[in-house]
Amino acid sequence: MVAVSKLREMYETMVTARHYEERLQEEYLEGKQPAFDISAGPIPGELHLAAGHEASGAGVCQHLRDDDTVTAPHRPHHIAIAKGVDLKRMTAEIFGRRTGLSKGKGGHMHLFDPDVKFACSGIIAEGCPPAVGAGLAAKQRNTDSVAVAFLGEGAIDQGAFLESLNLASVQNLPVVFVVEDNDWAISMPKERVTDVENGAQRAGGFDLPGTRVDVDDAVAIYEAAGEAIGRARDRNGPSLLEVQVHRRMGHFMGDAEGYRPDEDQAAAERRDSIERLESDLRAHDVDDETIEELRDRAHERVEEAIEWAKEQPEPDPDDAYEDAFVNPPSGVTDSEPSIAETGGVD
Ligand SMILES: Cc1ncc(C[n+]2csc(CCOP(=O)(O)OP(=O)(O)O)c2C)c(N)n1
Ligand SMILES: [Mg+2]
Repeated sequence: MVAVSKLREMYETMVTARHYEERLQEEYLEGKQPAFDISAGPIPGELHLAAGHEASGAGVCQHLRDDDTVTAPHRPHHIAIAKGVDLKRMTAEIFGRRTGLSKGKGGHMHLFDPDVKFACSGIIAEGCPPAVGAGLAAKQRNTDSVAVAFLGEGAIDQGAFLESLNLASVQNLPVVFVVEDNDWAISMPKERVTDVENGAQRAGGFDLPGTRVDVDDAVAIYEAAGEAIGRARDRNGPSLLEVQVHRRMGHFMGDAEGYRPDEDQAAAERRDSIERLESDLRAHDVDDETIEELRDRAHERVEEAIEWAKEQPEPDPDDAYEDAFVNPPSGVTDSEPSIAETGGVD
């Protein structure tokens, strides 16, 4: 049985993640109307929110230490929060501020926090090869740290994922692949693009254990992840875990979801893993007052992070030339004519 202290920790993580997404949703919409100008408002650019995915981040990362590596996809906030990424600097990054994790240059799909070994990418399945690299490093260094790569069910036919499964298997690396199945890849239902109903079946082709958790249940995910991560830490090799989650919001902010049947949306709302975990807490005699306290603390943390981020300075335009491979790019210094003036480069 899962200790009640673990349930409380997971609950706090999940409530933090949910409130974070709801608050970002509000902040994002500011200034973007009426014609939905994606570059306007305090959060410019695309935003993929993960409300409904919380059980996955919390259930898996509850087993991880700071020295374990996590790679996440384009819908990363719930995972970053569960891994312990600095919430203030992450928020500043999302708001494009200079004190953000990537100096405001990466935005919400490119969060990197070396202190807790977290990275994410907007290219789907792209977190898999680096996680295999981290697993190989752990093996070579003879440590017991592990790596976890999160990806969506829409990415399970990508070469980067399948090649990573293969390499992790032949090298017997401490890597766990976690597929978050929310039934959709943008507007594409998974049955139209994937031959397997259960993504964990992919493991069979690479001689790995594969498990699927069929319900949006943080406790079930925690238990399945504990087995997979324990196996990796004990140097018994990689595994694949698929977890059912749900998408409460559009694929990205601004998605009108015309492709999505109302009943699918309603079913997603009914499958709320946070309410489920709240019932579990009550069954363990955790009273309403304690649940309220956990929720209040989570909300306060989110508000503080957003407030802090909004007070942070914007990057200077010249900062664009720092952290670049070519610095400054040819044609942009004062002494040289600009690319526009020369008519471009060969
Ligand atoms: C290699 C690559 N191909 C296509 C895209 C465009 N794209 C962005 S998200 C997405 C669908 C992802 O679906 P899924 O993996 O199920 O994740 P979800 O959005 O459901 O969390 C696609 C095709 C991309 N980012 N990278
Ligand atoms: Mg999906």
